[in-house]
Amino acid sequence: MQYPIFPKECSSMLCKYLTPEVFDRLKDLKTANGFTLEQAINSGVQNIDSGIGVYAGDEESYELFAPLFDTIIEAYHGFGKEDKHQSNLNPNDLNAPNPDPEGNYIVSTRIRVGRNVDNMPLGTAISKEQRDQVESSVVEGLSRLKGELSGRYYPLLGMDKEAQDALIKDHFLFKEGDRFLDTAGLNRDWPAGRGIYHNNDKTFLVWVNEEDQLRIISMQKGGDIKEVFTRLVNAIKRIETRVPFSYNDHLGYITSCPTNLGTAMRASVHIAVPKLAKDMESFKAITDKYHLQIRGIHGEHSESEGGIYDISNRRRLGITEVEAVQDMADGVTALIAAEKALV
Ligand code: ADP
Ligand code: DAR
Repeated sequence: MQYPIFPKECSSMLCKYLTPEVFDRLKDLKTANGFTLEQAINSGVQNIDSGIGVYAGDEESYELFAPLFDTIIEAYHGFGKEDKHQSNLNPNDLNAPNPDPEGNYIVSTRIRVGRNVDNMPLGTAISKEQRDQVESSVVEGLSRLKGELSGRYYPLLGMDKEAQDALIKDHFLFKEGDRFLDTAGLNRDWPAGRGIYHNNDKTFLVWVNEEDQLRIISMQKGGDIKEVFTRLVNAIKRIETRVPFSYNDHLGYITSCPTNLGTAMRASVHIAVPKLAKDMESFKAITDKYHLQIRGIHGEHSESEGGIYDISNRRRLGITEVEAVQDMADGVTALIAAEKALV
């Protein structure tokens, strides 16, 4: 493999931190699963508009390619190579009364975590047989869920196209053909081994074998953040009795993209702030202050529609799950106060 020549307009962390020295140290290394530096950086090499540009192939990638991954993790999360991640999934520690009890601003609340199966390669390096094995063991674990969490699994293979498009349009199912995931090797054998589990009300959902092997999701209309978080925590604790998650005390929950390490949690609201959106500088001053990220109404790489934005915590590693949700709740409260103050 030759040292990649990045065009000058490339601004990803890959372009910035894959120096010729780091490249020479890592270019001939392979993890036990045979995952190479070339595979880890291919998404960022093929997509010069990447923000990060790297994906891990397994937990070992974070150690073997540490000269690159540690620098990116430090730059994105402010988290050092000797730091220890802490988890706190206790909803009683969350101080988040509904910021919008009258329902004038918050359309819906969604909190998700990424999880990957312990002792398995990540989606970037997994074989079709292993991915199918992950699907069947996760689906078996989900089939034992009771009460509000009980539901049904819908494999993507053979799914009616109209039904699939409706689930995507209604924000329940992942999109297809993401070029960043494609070039990371995460879409291999698509749609085999992929699918969605959900309860009847679609307030509890699990994506299987998309960017991570599980995306465990709790969501509902309105701004009752604590109720959404409590449902998610209950689900996580039930599922982990059947499916072992990949975790270590340095990086927390192991994910394919380094931006999701630690809590692997994104807590978001779809919120209507049309007045504030007229002054994006003020809008972003508030989201920056509360460590928030702004996405469009159809998630990552999408645009806002009708003044509705997807607002979520940006920090995921080096803070607990409660602190990640608290970031979002406190920031959304500030956004609503700012929107109210505008005439
Ligand atoms: P992820 O949240 O898993 O990182 P995306 O940002 O692509 O992935 O969002 C996935 C889907 O979840 C998209 O359809 C997006 O519109 C939807 N979504 C995210 N947050 C909310 C929310 N608060 N309410 C309703 N749908 C949401
Ligand atoms: N497109 C990649 C991923 C960045 C974070 N989003 C994830 N993991 N879905 C990039 O480097 O921009």
